[in-house]
Amino acid sequence: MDILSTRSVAEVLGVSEATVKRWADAGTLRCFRTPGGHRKFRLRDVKAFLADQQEGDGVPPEPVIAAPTGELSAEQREARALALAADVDGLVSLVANQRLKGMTLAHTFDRVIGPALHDIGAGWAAGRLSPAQEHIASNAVIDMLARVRPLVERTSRADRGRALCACLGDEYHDIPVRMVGLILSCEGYRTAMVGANVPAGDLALMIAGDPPAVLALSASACANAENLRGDLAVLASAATAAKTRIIVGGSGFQSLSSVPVPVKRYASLEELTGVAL
Ligand code: B12
Repeated sequence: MDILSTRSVAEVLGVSEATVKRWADAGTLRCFRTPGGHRKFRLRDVKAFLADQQEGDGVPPEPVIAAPTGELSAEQREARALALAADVDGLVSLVANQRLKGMTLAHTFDRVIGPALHDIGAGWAAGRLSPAQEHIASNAVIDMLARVRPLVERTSRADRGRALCACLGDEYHDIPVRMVGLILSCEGYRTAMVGANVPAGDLALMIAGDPPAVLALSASACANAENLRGDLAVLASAATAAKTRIIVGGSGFQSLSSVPVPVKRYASLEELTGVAL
């Protein structure tokens, strides 16, 4: 799966096969030859090539709103308790009540549900909560997110096109990207959840085959910055060729010193509100 043909590399990079061959023959892009003489490329070499080519934006985003800032508010405490009690109905009511008070979904996810989950993570890291409790809480939030879709209120009547939402390889924290999907729906995008742990090469081929308007990625952790940068470089290249916008967020992406130029980093969901990407 990690070995690509000249044609696949051309598709992923958004250039012609002749260009790929020229780069390979010049030694700029590493390749090897099959016994039949065909050029083959390792995904890691394509990533390294792209990482070398691309300049970063280097501008770190603002601090994440969801990060715990001390004592939890009453609503955050309530969300935390409901999640730990697997009270999905309660979580749905909480979000619905926030909407009745005029809060947007983005606001509630950024400022109530997010901080509650961060606090649960801190509890898990400190040994106060078991992994099972953390799992119960995150599953309750996932169920809630599925059920609050009717609360999506379009801020625009325009059809802004398709948005793919995903987490890259080895990233299983898909709650934020589910939230992003709902917020993009509010903004007039037709969202498709690709989900967690998606290989960058697969996404690049999806972009090349049927370009979405937006690719939204989230990374809560960053086990290997080099891999994450490489994956992003591959996707940035495919997206530039296909005119797809890439938006990213989460602590994993924030930990990178820079992201490739066409990629836009966000620190919160509220930043997406009312913005045509
Ligand atoms: C739930 C959870 C899990 C669940 C995930 C379930 C799921 N389906 O998502 C499970 C149990 C699977 C899990 C597993 C692990 N987890 Co975990 N997990 C969490 C927890 C508690 C909550 C994550 C979450 O949903 N947060 C809420 C979201 C909404 O907040 P957010 O990510 O900050 O996102 C906000 C903004 O950043 C922004 N945003 C985010 N992405 C995007 C994208 C776009 C486009 C935009 C516009 C905005 C945006 O909007 C969001 C809302 O404000 C966190 C604690 C934490 N601090 O987050 C730990 C945490 C992320 N996990 C952690 C760890 C260590 C792990 C494991 C390695 C544990 C293990 N030993 O197995 C594994 C790793 C699995 C993997 N390879 O991915 C660490 C990561 C430490 C680090 N920095 O590396 C954390 C921080 C816990 C801790 N305090 O140590 N985890």
